[in-house]
Amino acid sequence: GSPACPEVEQSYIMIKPDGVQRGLVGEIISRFEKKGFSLKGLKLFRCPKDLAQEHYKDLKDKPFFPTLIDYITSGPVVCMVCILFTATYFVILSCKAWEGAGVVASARKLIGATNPLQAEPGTIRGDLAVQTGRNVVHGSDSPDNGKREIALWFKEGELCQWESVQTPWLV
Ligand code: RTP
Repeated sequence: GSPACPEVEQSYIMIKPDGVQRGLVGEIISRFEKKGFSLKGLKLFRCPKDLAQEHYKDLKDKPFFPTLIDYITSGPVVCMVCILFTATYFVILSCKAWEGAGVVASARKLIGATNPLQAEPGTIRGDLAVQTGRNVVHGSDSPDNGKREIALWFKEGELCQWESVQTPWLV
């Protein structure tokens, strides 16, 4: 596309080590797929300590920070990039962009409140978890953080550009 094309909103979603250990990977990915999000990146990954610290750097002064880093690095995580395929043609700009506005906020809704005991039934944490310190999944809290986190967790060449076969009015 041309440089004038709008940027695509993307969310960084991560199944935490407890989700992998408990065999919930398929179930959790399925929630995002069924909602209508599309995967642009996906990998199983053992997170080094410095990456976990960088990812959660806004929380570095919290008392639970060391425990959080131990938790995130305790086993493999599943890293995902989710987008919304909504084909929008910009005829004047003569480019086609994938408009993903809302994917970040919507993914947070699917995930539910940080404390799983307060998360609504129907959300991932509400249905699958009971402890804040073992809340199975992460989702970016803003489009800017989405961008930052995707750049942290994925290398260039690991993300896939593809088009949904669904007709636009179905998604
Ligand atoms: P996340 O970043 O993992 O998606 O979670 P979040 O936005 O819902 O919550 P946040 O406040 O950013 O906290 C990040 C993660 O730290 C752990 N935590 N433990 N022991 C505690 O009081 C406590 N508070 C937060 C959780 O794993 C939380 O998801």
